[in-house]
Amino acid sequence: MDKKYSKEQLIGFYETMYRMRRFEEEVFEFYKKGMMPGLAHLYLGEEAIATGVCAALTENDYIGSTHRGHGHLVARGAELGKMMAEILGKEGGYSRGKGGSMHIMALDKGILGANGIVGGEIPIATGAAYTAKYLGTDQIAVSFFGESASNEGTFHESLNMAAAWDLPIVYVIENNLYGISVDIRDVTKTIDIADRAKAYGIPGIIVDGMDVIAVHQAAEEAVKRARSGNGPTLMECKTYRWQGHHVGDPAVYRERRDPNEKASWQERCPVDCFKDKMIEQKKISEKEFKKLEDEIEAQVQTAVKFAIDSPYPDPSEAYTDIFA
Ligand SMILES: Cc1ncc(C[n+]2csc(CCOP(=O)(O)OP(=O)(O)O)c2C)c(N)n1
Repeated sequence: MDKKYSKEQLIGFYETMYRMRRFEEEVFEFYKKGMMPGLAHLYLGEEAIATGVCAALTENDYIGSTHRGHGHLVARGAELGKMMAEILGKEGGYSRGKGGSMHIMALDKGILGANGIVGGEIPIATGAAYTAKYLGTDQIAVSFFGESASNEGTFHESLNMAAAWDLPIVYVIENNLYGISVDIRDVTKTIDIADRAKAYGIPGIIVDGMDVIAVHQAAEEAVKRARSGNGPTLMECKTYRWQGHHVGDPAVYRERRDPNEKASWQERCPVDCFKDKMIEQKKISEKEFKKLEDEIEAQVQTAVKFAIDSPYPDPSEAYTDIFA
């Protein structure tokens, strides 16, 4: 464990990861009970990435998010109640229930929107970085996306432009190995997608996405580079999603490939392993963890109640706030 972390910071990491975890477990329950319209793509298992990266940012920075976006919002401190209400299609949601899980956003937290188009937010976040550079603000952008999005044209176009213009942006690949049921190892020759950075003349780094400290340290360096005018970094975080592609996917394709794959990743659970390590190293006591978990549980339950109690939008509003 790196000594530079204060107890407060370490507690902050766990707080954010545990909040994401409990929030999404409740989202999954909503789905199973038939209370959620549509589907949700859960971030369970990937919590260390958004937590470590967002802890390296300032409040004014921008985030490009994906269809798997709940964790990004939680890491930015978005309101759990408004998120939950949005996922349930309720009026109290961030977009008055009209965006749902896949278009969840919190503009006040720099979130430029989750995005149902794979690779769709990469140029949007790149544009935000360009704006920051053009206007001379001190902001940077972070673009989160999956490994499959790195095979979209938008990835290559954006990285080329950002590299050529030294834009203040960090590209974060959340490499959970599968694009729906397609194994990235079957469709890509470059197993380490960070290697592609070389083609654009920017640093490409591989990070243990199950370790929040490793993610944070790599992110701090990439953020510093972006903010000081030295251009983008491609950060590939190796990770795994606990659930299927979305809440309705049993992910049998993974078991067929390797029945032990999921279990071996779960042994490295970013939330539980961090907690065990902190206790073992006597940085945070079990009692302190329990207190924190109880507080988060109360926050999550308040959010659940808020979402349930929030009304559905009136049908007369069906066409308001709709831009396309
Ligand atoms: C342009 C486009 N192509 C295909 C899809 C269908 N699709 C939805 S999610 C997904 C896989 C995305 O995988 P990845 O980018 O690795 O993110 P992950 O789901 O693993 O987090 C695909 C192919 C889409 N939504 N948009």
